[in-house]
Amino acid sequence: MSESPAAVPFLTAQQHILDDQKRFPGSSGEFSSLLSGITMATKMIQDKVRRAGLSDIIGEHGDTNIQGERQQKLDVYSNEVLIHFLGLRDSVGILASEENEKPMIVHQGAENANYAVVFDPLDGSSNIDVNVSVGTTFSILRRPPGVALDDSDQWVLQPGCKQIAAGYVVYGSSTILVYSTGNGVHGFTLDPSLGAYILSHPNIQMPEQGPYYSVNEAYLDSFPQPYVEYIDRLRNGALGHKYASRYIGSMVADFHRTLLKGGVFLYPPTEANPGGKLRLLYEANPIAFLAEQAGGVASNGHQRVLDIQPDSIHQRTPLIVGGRAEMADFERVVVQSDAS
Ligand code: AHM
Ligand code: MG
Repeated sequence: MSESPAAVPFLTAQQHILDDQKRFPGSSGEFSSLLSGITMATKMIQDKVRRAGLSDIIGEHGDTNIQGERQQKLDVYSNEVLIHFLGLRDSVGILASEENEKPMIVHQGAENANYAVVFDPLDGSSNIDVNVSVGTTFSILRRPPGVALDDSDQWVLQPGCKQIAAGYVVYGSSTILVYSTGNGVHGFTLDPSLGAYILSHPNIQMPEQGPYYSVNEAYLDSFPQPYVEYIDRLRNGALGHKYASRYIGSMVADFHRTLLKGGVFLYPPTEANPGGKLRLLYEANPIAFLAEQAGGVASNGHQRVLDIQPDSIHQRTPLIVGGRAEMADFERVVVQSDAS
C-alpha cells in the first residue's frame, strides 16, 4: 500500500526547506544547500553547548572582538563552525559575523556566489557558564544587482526588508530552529536521537496581545522619558491588564518567548548605549523579519527596523518588538512623542 506524504508523521527542516524552495520557479537548490550549512553548524554548536560543563570549553578565550567584548571560547568555536560549513557552499559569496571586524569574501570568483550570510554565532554567550539559554541568529541577503563580487560592504549594507531569509536557533531546554523565507515562520525542534530538526511549530503567529514585557529594568532611570511612561502603562493596566515581567538577558531566548507567548521585548537607548546595544544587521534585523512574518511589529523607537538603511556592519540599534496591541501603544506613547 502506498503511503501518502500526509501520513508521514514528521517533517524535517531539510524537507521543509526543499518544499519551500519549490515556490521559486527554476530554483537551483543552492538556497536549500545554504540553509543546510546552517542546520549542520548549529547541530555542532548545540552539541558543544550541551557539553559545556563537561569539556574545557567554558570561559574566556583571551581575545577581544570588534565590539570590545571579551570573547568566550564558545563564541570562537561557534564562529569557526559556521564559517566552515557556510564556506563550503558555492552559493555563499560573503560571510559577516559579530566576531569578525570585516566581512569575509568566500567565493570571490564563483558566478553563482549570490548570497551573503550575516550572523551572530552565539548571542548571550556571557551567560553560558551559568547554564542560561543562548542562541545563534542569521540573516541571508542576495547580492544586489550590479555590485561587484568583492565589494563586500555593499553586499551586506542592505535594509532588513531585503532579507530573503532569516532565523535563529535557541539552545534552551531543547534546541529549536526558527526560520522564515518570507512565507510564514516555522519552528523545528532538534530530535537528539535522530540528529534532525523536526517541524514542531508550523506557521507561528505571535499573539496579538500577551502577558509579559521584557526589558532590563535596572536601566530604567537612563531610558528616555517616553519609554518610562510606556513601561509604566504596561505595569498599571493601561493596555487592559497588568503585565508580568520576564527578562533572561539573552535576546534569542527573550524573543522566542515573546514570539510564542506574546508581549513585548525592549532594548531601548540607555545612557551607556544611546544608540541601543543590539546589532542591527545580525541581531535586530532577523528578529524583526521573523516578528513581522508572525504578525508582530518591530521598531527602533522612530521607524520600522526593517526600513533602516545601515551604514556600517556592526552598527547598533534600539529594538522594541512585540505583538500588535503592545506595539500600537508603543507607537502612540513613544514613537509619536518623538516625532512631535
Ligand atoms: P552579546 O551579543 O554580547 O552576547 O550581547 C547581546 C545580549 C543580548 O542577548 C541581550 O538581549 C543583551 O545582550 C542583554 O544586555 P544587558 O545585560 O545589558 O541587559
Ligand atoms: Mg550578540
